[in-house]
Amino acid sequence: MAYSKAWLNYRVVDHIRFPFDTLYADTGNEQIRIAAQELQKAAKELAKAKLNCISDLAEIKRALGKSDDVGAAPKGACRGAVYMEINPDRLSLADEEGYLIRRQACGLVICGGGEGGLLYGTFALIRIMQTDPQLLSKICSGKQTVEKSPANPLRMLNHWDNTDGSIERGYAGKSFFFADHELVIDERTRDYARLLASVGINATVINNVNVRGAATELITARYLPQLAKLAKLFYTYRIKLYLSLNFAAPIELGGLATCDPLEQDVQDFWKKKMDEVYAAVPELGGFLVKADSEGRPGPFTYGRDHAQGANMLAEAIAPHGGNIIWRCFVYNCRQDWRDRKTDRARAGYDNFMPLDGQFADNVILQIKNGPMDFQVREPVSPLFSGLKETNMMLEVQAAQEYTGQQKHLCYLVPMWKEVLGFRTYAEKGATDGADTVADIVSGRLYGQRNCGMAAVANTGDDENWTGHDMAAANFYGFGRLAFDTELTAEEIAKEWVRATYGCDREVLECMLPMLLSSWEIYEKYTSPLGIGWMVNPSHHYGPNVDGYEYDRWGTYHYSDCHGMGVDRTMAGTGYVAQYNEPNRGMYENIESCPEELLLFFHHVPYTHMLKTGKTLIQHIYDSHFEGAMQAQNMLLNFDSLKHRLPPEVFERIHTRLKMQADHAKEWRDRINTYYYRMSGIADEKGRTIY
Ligand code: GCV
Repeated sequence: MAYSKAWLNYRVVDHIRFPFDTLYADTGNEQIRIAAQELQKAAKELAKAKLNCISDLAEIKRALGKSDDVGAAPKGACRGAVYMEINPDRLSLADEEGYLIRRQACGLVICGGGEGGLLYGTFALIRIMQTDPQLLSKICSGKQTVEKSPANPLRMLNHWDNTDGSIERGYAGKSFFFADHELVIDERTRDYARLLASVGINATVINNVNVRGAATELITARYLPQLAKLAKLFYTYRIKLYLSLNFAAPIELGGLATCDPLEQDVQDFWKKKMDEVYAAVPELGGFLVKADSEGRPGPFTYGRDHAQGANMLAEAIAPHGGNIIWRCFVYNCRQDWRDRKTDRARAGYDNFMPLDGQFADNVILQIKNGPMDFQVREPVSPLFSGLKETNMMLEVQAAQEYTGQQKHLCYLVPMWKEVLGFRTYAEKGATDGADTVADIVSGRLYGQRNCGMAAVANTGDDENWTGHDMAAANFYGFGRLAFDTELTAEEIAKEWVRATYGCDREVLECMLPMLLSSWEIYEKYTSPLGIGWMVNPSHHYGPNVDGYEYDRWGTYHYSDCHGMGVDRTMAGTGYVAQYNEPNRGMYENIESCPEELLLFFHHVPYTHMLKTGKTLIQHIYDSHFEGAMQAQNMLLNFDSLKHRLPPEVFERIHTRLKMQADHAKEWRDRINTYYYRMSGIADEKGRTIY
């Protein structure tokens, strides 16, 4: 299927100055060759500049010299040259993945701390060419240098692709990794790897965490040769291939009667299996495991805990240098809705906190950003505040399962920024302000090296990769943010618009506010104030206030004729106790609880006065009317781009915005009507409620 190059779809930037005609790069090294090819392609397509590549190591060494030669032109140096170099000594921070771009007397130098750094430095220069001609000329003239190292060691995508080609929570077509239970490796696979490398993603899990049926066999001889090919291809772009694993494989593949992690037979099975897999796929990064969660097998069946389960796999994989990424999405999904004391939000902390310090060094706990499940607004998972002796990874969802399923525009980087910026008040080692989630998952606070960020991917085989063209901003944004958590949501959005659609001011002026307001708009017309859910069961699209109210999943709003919300204070489920002070007190007290999370933490009467001076019920009405109107306005504003975008792109986005505007009205009317009927309190502005 034909597909776009997304943000690597280079178009000529008119005012670009790229005064180079020669590229010195040691193309005998495969990764340097790839970086060189990328730069040549971008220079040609963006700046119409032909870069002749000379693979002359002696000349590179001579020109660059051993010392810093900024301002001192060596005799005979070519001023129109770009040099690619790997030299950690030139970087202020020794980091294989770090890079430095600067003008030296001999020409423009891209220096990587290692091969990864060189690749990222090359893509950074390309991005600057695409999006920031002024910065480019400053770099070229020696007025500015750029030096970066990634904030997070692991920057990973999790695909929930099934081997039959379907994608769990996929909103952009079918899988491009699998078809008919076979792996697919083609030109698109390479372009996927280029997209990842260009934003700094260095690991990817290609199959669904719900490993069922044929997928269990991915670690058998039938698949290993293709996996080896894929892992090699990915690794040329410095991406480590990971797989999701079935904890019950000893039973399903090994014919054992058990998968008890303390059984010798089970341990032997895994050791043998890891040896076999790594002999065939030496570049494999490791495995991602969903255990004892939503029906998946796990150590609980045998009375074992999650440290015992994870460590058993970790020991088997350790000789090969692999990691076990173990998800903390463990909760009771067979709850009785009548039981108001059991609180799903507590489960992650209750299950994993007692195990702090017990996990092996090559185990990383992967923790969803919130304690529930990727709702439009949740507090930050308290596990980040609690665990101190455990490797942690933050899991976010680029796939918009509960945020409009890539039919609605919802740019999620602002949400992820809030999560990263959340102060945990973790006691150990923190100097003031250095205990945010970003400090923890980057390893800065506790000195871990096995940690980082993961996103559930939002891609598929649709021609634009992400269904909604503008959902690609989440794909792009995740990579950029995971690499550089200091970037703002606005900077990332600007980059994405320019890289994707060129430096057209009108496009930027229209799309930037759309992206930046979209999360808030979506929240307003769906389920504001932290209440979440209210979607249709199973597929999770569309309003259904009671969709999950009398179900077993632990996801309730408890609305009655007096009020709504979940009491998670000490008098309620006690969930607030999982936070450190002062967060605990802030959430406990209805006056200090941030209003956007009011109904997550408190059961509140409809007549409760908010800080805005509105009652809760009036806020619900206003929020839904306002959100739906803003969705309609986005559609109207977007019309101004009719002649500025390729017609098919305009049409695709327009169709989705129209769908969103219509659907927002449905949300508005269903929610407002439900609460009018429930509370009996009329809208003070007298608008139509049914
Ligand atoms: C892959 C939610 C989704 C499931 C998903 C699960 C998870 O419950 O609805 O489809 O399963 O999260 O994160 O494992």
